[in-house]
Amino acid sequence: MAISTLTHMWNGKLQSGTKSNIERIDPSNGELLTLVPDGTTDDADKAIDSARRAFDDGPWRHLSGIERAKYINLLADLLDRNIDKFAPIEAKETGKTLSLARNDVVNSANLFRYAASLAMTMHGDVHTNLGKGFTGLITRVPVGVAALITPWNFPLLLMAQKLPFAIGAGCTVVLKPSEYTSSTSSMFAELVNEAKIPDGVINIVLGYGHTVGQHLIEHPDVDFVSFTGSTRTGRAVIEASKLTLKRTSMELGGKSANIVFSDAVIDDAIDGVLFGILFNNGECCVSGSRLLVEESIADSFVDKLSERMSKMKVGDPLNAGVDIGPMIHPGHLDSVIEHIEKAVKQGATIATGGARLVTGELNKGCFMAPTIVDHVTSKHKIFHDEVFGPVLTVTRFKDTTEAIQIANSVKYGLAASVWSKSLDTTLDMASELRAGTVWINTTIDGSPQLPGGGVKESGFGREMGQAGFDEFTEVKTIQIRTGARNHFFK
Ligand code: TXE
Repeated sequence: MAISTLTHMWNGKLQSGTKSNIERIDPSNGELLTLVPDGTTDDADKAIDSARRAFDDGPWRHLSGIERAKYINLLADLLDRNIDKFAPIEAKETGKTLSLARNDVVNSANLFRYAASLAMTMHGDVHTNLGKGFTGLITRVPVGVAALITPWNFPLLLMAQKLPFAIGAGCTVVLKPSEYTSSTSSMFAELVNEAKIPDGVINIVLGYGHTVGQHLIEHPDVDFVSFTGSTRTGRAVIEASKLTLKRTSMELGGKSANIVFSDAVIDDAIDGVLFGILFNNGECCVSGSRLLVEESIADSFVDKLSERMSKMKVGDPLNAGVDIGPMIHPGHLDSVIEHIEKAVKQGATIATGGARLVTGELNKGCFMAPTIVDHVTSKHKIFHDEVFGPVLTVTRFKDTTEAIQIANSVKYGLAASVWSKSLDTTLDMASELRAGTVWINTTIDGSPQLPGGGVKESGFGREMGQAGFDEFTEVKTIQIRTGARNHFFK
């Protein structure tokens, strides 16, 4: 694959970097893949200024919802048409398999379409029951300039969970993708031009988080920050947003439980648990990284699971038949291994995997064996920490009460899955689990209509669904008195 040099975008034009480039190294083979402009605060200023002027003085927020929807639907069609261009690059840069990357493009286009439908139906509420001559309009207005900061695990998809909802509501945006995976966001700028989106509505600035990212959050001309990333960086974002009392939405880390009861359809549960931890190489905020399994079936369940997991094919994500690609970068691979080593030191056991894969070509990349760490309790550090790799921990429980207590005993609260044929069990669990999403007899599922987001240290605010759209709006109340004024001072 040829090395590409990326560009920012502001004022409706692709903009070259002014400083040096960040080198993105291919995680499958250690070769140079992409040159990403190391954006400066000056670059960020230009992108913010472009977005600000387009919001304040441009036509975008004054267009009808139907007109904004037309543009957004066009972007959706262009994404679909460019799947063969976007998917291999997304796969190479992130390490996800080509089939997953293709799904990400399709799902991104569908998010655009759904956001377009919400742009069309955006409306307020009228109160005509407030007494004679008094009418109240509760209107929804765009929040203004929105900074969209995205991580490296789903560059296109997470952009699509934010951007069309923001512009659908009438906002203008500055997108800052991760420095590890900026290609598809930068390529998206070409689609923005092809769709003839008015200048300045969509701006893209590339570079590091501590420079351009931080500047976007601190800047007084940015009204709202939609952030997806680690809980640690989320804290820094909230800290920086205090300066201008900026509203933020935070989609942060997770440690989701896959809870399997003895009355589950076992083959379905095994398949679901495998998918939950291996989807996107385990580098997913809603990964089912903790298996909680009922004691009576635990040993046989872990045996079957280990057998299936040990057969997974790890390799170059562009190769057919590969199930799991490389970890995002060598530092991350080291941290995944460190989590496992600490768990073993604390008395956990390895049911399968447990180490880096180094045979043949794999030696050149950041490849990790899919791993099951068994006999983990809440005393183990790995039970609590987000590993963000193909590493599943196993904890046994006696009954529903204990399953709820164990599931809720981490600081995160993004998602959980329950596997059981009993309606009573699944609904009781759903009501007691402290998580933004609960899946019943399914996992890492979804549709653009369904909001996602977290509780506790997994963050706040919602993406997708009507709730995700509303994040990019403010409520403005208009109060109207008609008829003779009843004077207060006589
Ligand atoms: O994320 P960061 P990283 C978790 C996962 C992973 C860990 C670290 O556990 O191992 O985070 O990944 C930008 N001001 N998740 O370091 O730092 C940064 O440039 C403004 C969970 O890549 O959170 C990137 O664009 N922005 C997660 C984005 O923030 C800043 C997905 C995310 O980077 C910034 C990815 C700053 N001070 C990792 N510092 C999920 N919830 O899905 C960095 N950034």
